Amino acid sequence: MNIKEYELRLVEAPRQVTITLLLRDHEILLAMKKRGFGSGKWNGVGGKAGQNETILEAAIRETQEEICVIPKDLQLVGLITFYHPYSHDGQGFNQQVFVYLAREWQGEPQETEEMRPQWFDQDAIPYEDMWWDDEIWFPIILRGSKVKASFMFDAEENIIDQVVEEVVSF
Ligand code: 6U4
Repeated sequence: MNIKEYELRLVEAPRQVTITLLLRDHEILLAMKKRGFGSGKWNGVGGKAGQNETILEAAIRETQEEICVIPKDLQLVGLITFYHPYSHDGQGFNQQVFVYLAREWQGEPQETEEMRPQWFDQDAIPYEDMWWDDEIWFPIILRGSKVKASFMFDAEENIIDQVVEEVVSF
């Protein structure tokens, strides 16, 4: 099955989640996910939107909860859908991720129960310890573009299909 075939069969819209990445000079702030979905991987900070909040409010709240920082100038740079049709005992599991960049924030990144933040040079991003798709779309947003993409994973979280577009706006 590929992404096109799967999208035609989808009944429910993917759950909306956020990823926020802080930038300073030539560095990017990643955080080690300590528990939950994607634990053991470096990633941006984020999670699910609550029922009574916008996705932007969710991005701000999650960043505050996970690394104790309030982002001030969030810029939407990515709309990425992750399809996991073979997980959850074959029930499937899908997420639409809103990716934000921030260059201004209040507070200093701090470790919490959920995440351990760390600055990386943009030329030394630890892709080997991240989701496989990151190596494909991070370079697009780091060169100042926007990305619209979909990735499909097998049961072992390997990418089995992808559609990646660099866009000027959404
Ligand atoms: P919260 O809401 O924080 O309690 P949690 O179970 O920790 O929930 P979830 O599912 O809400 O996590 O969010 C998963 C996080 O992982 C989101 O920030 C999106 C991110 N994520 C999921 N799949 C990804 C992928 N393939 N590549 C990537 N980030 C991904 O870079």
